[in-house]
Amino acid sequence: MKSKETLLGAIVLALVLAGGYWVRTARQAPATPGDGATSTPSSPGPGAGPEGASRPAGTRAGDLALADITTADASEEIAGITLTVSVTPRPPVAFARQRFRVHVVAGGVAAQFDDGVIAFDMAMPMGEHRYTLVAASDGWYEAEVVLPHCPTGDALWHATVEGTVGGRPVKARFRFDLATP
Ligand SMILES: [Cu+2]
Repeated sequence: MKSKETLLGAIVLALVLAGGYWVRTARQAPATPGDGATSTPSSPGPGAGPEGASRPAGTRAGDLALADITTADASEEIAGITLTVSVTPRPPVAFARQRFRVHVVAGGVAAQFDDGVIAFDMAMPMGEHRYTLVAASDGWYEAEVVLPHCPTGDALWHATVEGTVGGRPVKARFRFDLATP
C-alpha cells in the first residue's frame, strides 16, 4: 500500500515537472527572435516558415520603434551623443546610388566619428551591405550605397550606424523603406 502511494506520488510529480517544463519552453520559443532593439539582424531563423508575409509580430513592433529616415533626417541619442542620419535622394530607391550621411554631436558640439560604418539589413537575408563612412564637408560622414530590391516585395530595411566618439563605442539603428525602381 505504501509503495503504491509512493509510486503514484512519483508519477504525479513527474507530470507536474513535465508540465512546468512544457510551459517554460512554450513561453520562451516565440520570445527569442528579434525584438529589433538588439544588435542581431532581425531575420527569421532557419526553418522560420514561408518568407515575407510571416514576419514575426515582435519584429514589426521593434521596427516601429526605430527612427525612420525614409523621407526626413532622423536622430538617435546614445548617452549624450546624438547621431543624425540623412539619405539622398529621398526616398531611397533600390539598385540606385544613394548617399547616406551621418552627423555626430557630443556635448552640444559636432564631434569626430572614428571608424564609422553603416550596415544594412532586412528581415530576409540579402547579403552583406556594409560601408565605411568617410569624412565629408561640414563635419558629416558619408557612404555611397547601392541596395538590392527584395524579391518578396518587402521594402523595409534597417541601417545600423556604428563607430566611436572620443573613444566611446556608439551604435544606433534606423529604419527606412527602399522604393522599387
Ligand atoms: Cu529579400
